[in-house]
Amino acid sequence: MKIAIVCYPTFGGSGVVATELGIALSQSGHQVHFVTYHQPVRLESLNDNLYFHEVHVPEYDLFKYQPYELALSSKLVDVIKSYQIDVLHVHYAIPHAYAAYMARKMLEDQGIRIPIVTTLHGTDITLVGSHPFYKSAVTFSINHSDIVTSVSQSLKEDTLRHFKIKKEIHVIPNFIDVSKYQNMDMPCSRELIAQKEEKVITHISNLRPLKRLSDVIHVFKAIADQMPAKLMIVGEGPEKAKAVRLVSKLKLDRKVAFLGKSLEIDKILCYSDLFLLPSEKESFGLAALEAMIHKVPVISTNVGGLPEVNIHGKTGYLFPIGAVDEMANAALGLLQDSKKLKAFKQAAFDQAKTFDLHVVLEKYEAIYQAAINE
Ligand code: GMT
Repeated sequence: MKIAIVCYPTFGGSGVVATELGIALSQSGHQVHFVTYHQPVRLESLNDNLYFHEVHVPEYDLFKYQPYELALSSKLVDVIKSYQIDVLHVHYAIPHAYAAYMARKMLEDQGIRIPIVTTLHGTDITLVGSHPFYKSAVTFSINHSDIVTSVSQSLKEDTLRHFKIKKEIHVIPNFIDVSKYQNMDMPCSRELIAQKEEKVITHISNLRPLKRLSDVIHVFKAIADQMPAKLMIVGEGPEKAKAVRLVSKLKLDRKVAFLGKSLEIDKILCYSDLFLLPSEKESFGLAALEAMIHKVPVISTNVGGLPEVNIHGKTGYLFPIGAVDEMANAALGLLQDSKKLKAFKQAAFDQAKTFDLHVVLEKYEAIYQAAINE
């Protein structure tokens, strides 16, 4: 099949999922075309089956807001015609599903039919999409996609609650390429980051308010008060400056490292003992899954799709939003009991394996075929 994928090319989960999916599809023999404003961060090399088409939005003084979806829909028309694309897969409803619909209408005018698959990722529904300013356009775009998928059951239910959706929503969870992690027992360069006796706690996100970074730091403080430990905070975002100040106020400067945006997630997770994800919202929690495949148990909130990924008392623990003391106690209970920690690490790994890319890949292939046949 010839598949065009539209996504945000950044470190965000939806972009990561779209990119990894596109790469895997190309490796299975499909021709994949990414159409976005920047080469996706995890798309390192291109080949005969893997293309990147940049959407360029010329700056013009008259416009207060540059019309990205106009440029995107025009680019989609060009790519779909030039490469005879069979199916268009858009990740994140805003504005991608809307631009896809416009591209479809323009192509229809030229006697070309392009099926649209829209994948909902979370914030496009729970935060941004349900805002009255966007709601009509998002509802319309979802209802005019040929097939709609969501990354968790919880997100499906949220979407049905927030919008008047006439289409069936297929749940296809986020995934991990398990084959990449078969040699997991390879040595990590842990000594570069921590002393032998120190436990390494990690948090990875885009450091936005909903990730509750101050909860991460307070949970860590309670751990570090009881045992030698280091905290790795990976990512960049609006809450970083506040977090740096809090770390300083709590006199944790020598124990907390802010590692910024990183393409070395695997190396960091390889030497981590525990992952913290105390988010206020999380439709799936791809970062938790990435931790689990590295045998890192997760302490998270019990919101959104997190209970579909992290199993309480088995792969980690789940608590209500803001339950810092409970999270800290559970973390200490795990980190201070090496037998329990080992069992949780194994269970986290086993659970992560159930989200194998190859299972999910087949589901997307079937969805594409169904969209083409509609
Ligand atoms: O979590 C974010 O802030 C980024 C956001 C995105 O759109 O990339 O992540 C959403 O999509 C991810 C991939 O499907 C999910 O794993 C995240 O849980 C989801 N984030 C939220 O729902 C807050």
